[in-house]
Amino acid sequence: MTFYKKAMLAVAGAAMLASAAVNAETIEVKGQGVKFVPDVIHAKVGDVISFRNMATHFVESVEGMWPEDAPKMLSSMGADYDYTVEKEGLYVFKCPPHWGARMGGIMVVGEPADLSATIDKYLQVADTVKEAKPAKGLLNKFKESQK
Ligand SMILES: [Cu+2]
Repeated sequence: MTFYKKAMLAVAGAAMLASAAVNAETIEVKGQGVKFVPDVIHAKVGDVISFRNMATHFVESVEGMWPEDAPKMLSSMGADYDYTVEKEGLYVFKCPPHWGARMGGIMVVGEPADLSATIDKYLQVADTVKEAKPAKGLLNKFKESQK
């Protein structure tokens, strides 16, 4: 690749990042009782998910229900937390102290081409991994909403 082409690609890349930042939204998710509200989030790359009202709660990625290479979520107990979305895909997060009460949420970023296959893959994980089991209700509810 010539230097000129490389330079043009760099300029185009910077412009894309800038436009993504301009359109980026902040989506607030609140801890309410033992639920996240909303518990299904539609976001796009560049958006910031703001967890608020997190007294007695924190948030963590569910193992096996996270897009490859996407940064994991992990906040501190009782603290506000902002997560910047970097990758398209389907995400499931939990509040570890209330995961037994199914306090968790689903995030869809962009329009993943393989969404229904990914839902089924995550349901498989929920059936086989004990720690992931509470995600089953959320995933089934989300699957129904896709029809
Ligand atoms: Cu909680």
